[in-house]
Formats: sequence, structure tokens, C-alpha cells
Amino acid sequence: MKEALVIVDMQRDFMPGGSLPVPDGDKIVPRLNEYVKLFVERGAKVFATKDWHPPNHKSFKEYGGPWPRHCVQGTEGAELHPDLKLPEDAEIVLKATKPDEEAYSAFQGTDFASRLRELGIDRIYVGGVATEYCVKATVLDGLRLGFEVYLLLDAVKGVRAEDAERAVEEMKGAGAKPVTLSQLKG
Ligand code: VGL
Ligand code: ZN
Repeated sequence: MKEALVIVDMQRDFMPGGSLPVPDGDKIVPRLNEYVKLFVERGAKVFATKDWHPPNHKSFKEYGGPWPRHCVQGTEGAELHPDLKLPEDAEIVLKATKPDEEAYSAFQGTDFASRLRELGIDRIYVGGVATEYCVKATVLDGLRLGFEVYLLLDAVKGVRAEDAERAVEEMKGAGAKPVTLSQLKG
């Protein structure tokens, strides 16, 4: 089994003070950094996804979508949280880059699956935001595509606690394996 860490959408716009904030989204940064350290020690690849919308993306309210403008390509709001410590060779996955396509999953409309397969990776550990949107979609797609998927219970954060809880149950029901840092270290 070759594994990778996948950090979903830890961008400024999804953090408190951003345009589409996940409450306490920034609180998981230190834990994610601990996971990064652990996976680098294990010799595993680290991926970080970025929601990467064109300015006229359909998910924005002004274009009929549900969300305020967020994570516009090249803007400060689309940058990763400044305290997130990624290794030099971390790989970035850009998603939802086309104006007319919404994509919550890091696998949707990207080459992520083929990049993982090229590296021989068959097991991914997923953390980040938001639990009930992009984390969930990425986990479920990963499972559907045949990857073994672990959900980092102590390194995800949702927009609404109840929805996040339900999303965790749904991911577990689909085959995702919940895990925490102490379990991985133990
Ligand atoms: C996300 C809403 C809109 C997410 C992205 O990263 O969970 N949520 N775009
Ligand atoms: Zn988005």
C-alpha cells in the first residue's frame, strides 16, 4: 500500500475573516501540520487542493449560484492559510476551474486520480474543509474510484456541525475509515 496525505481547500476565503468562512476552520491548521510532519517522515506524498474559480464562476451568487464570491484564481483569498506548512515537493490540485462547472470533489474535472495512480498511490488520508462539501465529495469520489480512503476526524471542519456529523456518517457508510493522529502514531 502506497499512501498520500490530501489536504482539502485550506484557503484564506474559507477561514474566519474570509468571504465564505468555515467557523474555526483555522483551528485545524496545527493538527494538519502534525499530519504533514508524520506523512513526510513516512516518505508519503502530500497533496493540497485549491478551490480555484474563474471570476465568473457559476457557483457565485451573481451568476445564479449559492455562494458568495470565493477563491477566485490568483487572488489572496485563494491562497492557502499562511501557517500551513507544506513540504517543498507538495503537489497542488486545482479544482472547479471552469466557469460553467461546479466541482466540490478534487477528482472531478481534474487529473488527480491519474496523478495518484502514476505514483502508485492507492490509499489516501483526507483532511481540511469543508467536511460536508469538498471533503465529503472528495472522499466519496476517492472510494468510488477504488482508492482506500481514511478520513482524518481531528483535522476536518464543517460549516454547520449537524451537517458535518451527517456527512461523516455518510462517508463512513460508503467505506471511509475514520482515524485520528494518535491512532496513526500508535
Ligand atoms: C467549498 C463551497 C464552495 C468547499 C468550495 O471547499 O467545501 N464549499 N466551494
Ligand atoms: Zn467553491
